[in-house]
Amino acid sequence: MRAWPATDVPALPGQGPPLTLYDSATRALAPTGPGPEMRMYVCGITPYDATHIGHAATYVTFDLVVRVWQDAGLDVHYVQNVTDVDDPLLERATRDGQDWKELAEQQIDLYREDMAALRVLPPRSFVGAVEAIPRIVDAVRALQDKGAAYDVESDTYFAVHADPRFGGVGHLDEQQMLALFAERGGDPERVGKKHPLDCLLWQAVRPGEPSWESALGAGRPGWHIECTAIALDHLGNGIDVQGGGSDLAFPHHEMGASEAQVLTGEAPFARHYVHTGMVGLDGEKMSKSKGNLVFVSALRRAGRDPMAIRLVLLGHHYRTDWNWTEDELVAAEARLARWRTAAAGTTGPPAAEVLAGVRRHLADDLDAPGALAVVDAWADEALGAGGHDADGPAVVTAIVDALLGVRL
Ligand code: 5CA
Ligand code: ZN
Repeated sequence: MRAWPATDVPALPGQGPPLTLYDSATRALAPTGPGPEMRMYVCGITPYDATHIGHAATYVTFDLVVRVWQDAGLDVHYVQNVTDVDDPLLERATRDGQDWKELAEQQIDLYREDMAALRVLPPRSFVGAVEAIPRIVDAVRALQDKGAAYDVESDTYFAVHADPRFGGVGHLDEQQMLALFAERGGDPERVGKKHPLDCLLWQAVRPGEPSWESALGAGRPGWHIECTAIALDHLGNGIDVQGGGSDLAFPHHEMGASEAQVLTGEAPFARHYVHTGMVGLDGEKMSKSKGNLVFVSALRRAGRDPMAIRLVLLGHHYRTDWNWTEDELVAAEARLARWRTAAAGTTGPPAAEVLAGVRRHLADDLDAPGALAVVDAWADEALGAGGHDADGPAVVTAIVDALLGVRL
């Protein structure tokens, strides 16, 4: 499907260093690359509620990955899905008496607008589950051919232990896995499964639900295989980064990795599994099911500057959980105003140290708070009438735009 328009990325002098990222599977920091092409798959939205701040924090994080890689001279192939058919979407449409396709379309449009407003660069391929159904069916059939899938009544399941590396993404014990699987869309209790953790690949048509005719019978795809099939189709196996929020580490990324590893016979599916912390409101994870959401679109309608919203997100290291507060947005608005005043000066301190500092912090596991502090120091000095470099303000403006995605 159509993504959203790309914003310009100003050219910067020289080239940034290689990006080091934390990998959940090895539980260690490791350099990404060397390239020249970097392949990244990030799990996209289930479009039944407009972009909330937690989503925005996750997509701004992976936008930094794209920007840092591009700055290091790499070519980036970024793929993101949209789960445009799944239980939560259908349940919400039924609750509100709305057509599920219409609900999905409206929410995807809103998401596109929010991403463009936040200056998040679009993925090269933006792929809906519905449009990927033929590829998903092919993947399920290939798993059947490998003896890694079986039927329970008319539904098809993946035998997770067909992958000897199953468990290697989340590092959880069986009890933890069972609890999270039940909490996050799995069905450990279903009678007839060979193992309680085996996950649904294809769900046979249910009365009143959408379905697609296929070699597997009429039905619709399971969630994990959606991402596996789209990623393998667009990027192949052994991708550089599999990304998403920490709520996806298990079961979603665990199942997806095992499916891909069985399908291709090669491991690992991803060289880095990168997980963002959860954003909450009043100490609770922001989620559609809890209804404690702050929407990017609502903030925009209230006249809040998307660049200030982006600065709030960048002010937290991506791996920490944090809470959204109005006070932080007010502080970010003040920071943005200070940077804008400093950048509007005819002269200022030279930009070279800012460029080196921002690059160094971002390359170090996306230390965005550290990068913001570098720009703060430059702005403080400029506003204190320090520095007489005629290029300083323009180059800092370009650095902040290209590397942090903040337009001054
Ligand atoms: N469609 C699936 C992924 S294939 C899905 O999880 N959709 S979602 O709409 O629930 O979430 C979209 C993305 O935002 C996921 O990467 C998810 O991990 C992330 N996310 C969801 N809630 C939060 C939150 N409170 N804080 C940070 N990230 C979040
Ligand atoms: Zn996914």
